[in-house]
Amino acid sequence: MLLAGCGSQTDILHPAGPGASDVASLWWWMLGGCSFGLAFVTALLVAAYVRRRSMGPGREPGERAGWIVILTLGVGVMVAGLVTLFVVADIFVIRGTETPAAAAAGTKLTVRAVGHLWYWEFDYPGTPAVTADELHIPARTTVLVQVRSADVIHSFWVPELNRKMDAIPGQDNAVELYADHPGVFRGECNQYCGLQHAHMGFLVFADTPAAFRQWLARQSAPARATASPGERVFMQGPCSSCHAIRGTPANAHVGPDLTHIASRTTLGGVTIPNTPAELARWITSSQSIKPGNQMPNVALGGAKLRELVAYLETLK
Ligand code: HEC
Ligand SMILES: [Cu+2]
Repeated sequence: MLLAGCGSQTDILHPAGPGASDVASLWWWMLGGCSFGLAFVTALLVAAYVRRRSMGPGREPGERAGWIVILTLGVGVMVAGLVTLFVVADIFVIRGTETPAAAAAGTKLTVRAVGHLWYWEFDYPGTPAVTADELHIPARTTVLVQVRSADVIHSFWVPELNRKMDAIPGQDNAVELYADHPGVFRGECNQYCGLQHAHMGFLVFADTPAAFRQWLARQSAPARATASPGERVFMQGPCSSCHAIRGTPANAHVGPDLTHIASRTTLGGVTIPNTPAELARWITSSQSIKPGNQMPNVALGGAKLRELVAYLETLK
């Protein structure tokens, strides 16, 4: 159990924002309360054992005294402890991390996170920018994330930035993210959603506001049509029946939008790094990298595969 805390990128005990700090302090309150409860009950057990032995045979303590002990310590103390933890959780943490009902649109950035089997699609309302598994936000800014699902129940969770939020088909949920410094924070799908649930990770890049504006402007631009051989492979092959590249005829939405695929650092839900070699391997054998995912292995080789990868690498 202790080893599970080592080297994790998803660490609720290293909060980087106010919501996550509240969750972390609740964790410490719970740990303190439960440790106290365990110590208390253990002490009572030991006391009863010692007392019984020191009294010797034949002498029973009064039944009335026994009831008083049971009621005050066994019931009173336990109820007081649980009520305290409940008040801390509800008043200070649940309300503190809740998204204000009247989250004033326009005063902060709104992004939309849509859970798919098994990747996250992120888009920025009011702009054409769409990305997958890598969300960029400005640091030190409250970002409202509208959490949706395209298929089954998923859960959007960035442990260092705030609480979890379920993505439920047909329901609009929201959670606020706030990063108090620039950095990369890992997120996970936190609701078991099928075969590749464990490979439905994502990264949140908290950029400086200027870097974020630049990034968003670049992501909003369409791709330039190149008429390169690799682009022809993409348009004529099966790729264009599942993926969109804005600015080209490819306009399908079964899989992630690939307009700026070369600007991402990872592929397939943070499963492999986005290098030309890994990209080629993903195209021909995504089923062995992420078995059961919704993209079939595409039998391409030699020059065609090289041209296709070279084209995708231009989509910065
Ligand atoms: C039947 C639909 C389908 C076809 C055909 C298809 N893909 Fe995909 N593709 C997907 C889905 C779904 C995913 C998301 C897989 C996941 O991460 O679970 C995906 C993921 C990807 C990714 C990773 C994207 C990211 O942001 O991580 C790349 C790159 C990609 N596909 C390229 C291609 C190329 C190139 C072709 C043609 C050779 C192709 N795909 C054919 C459905 C398809
Ligand atoms: Cu999921």
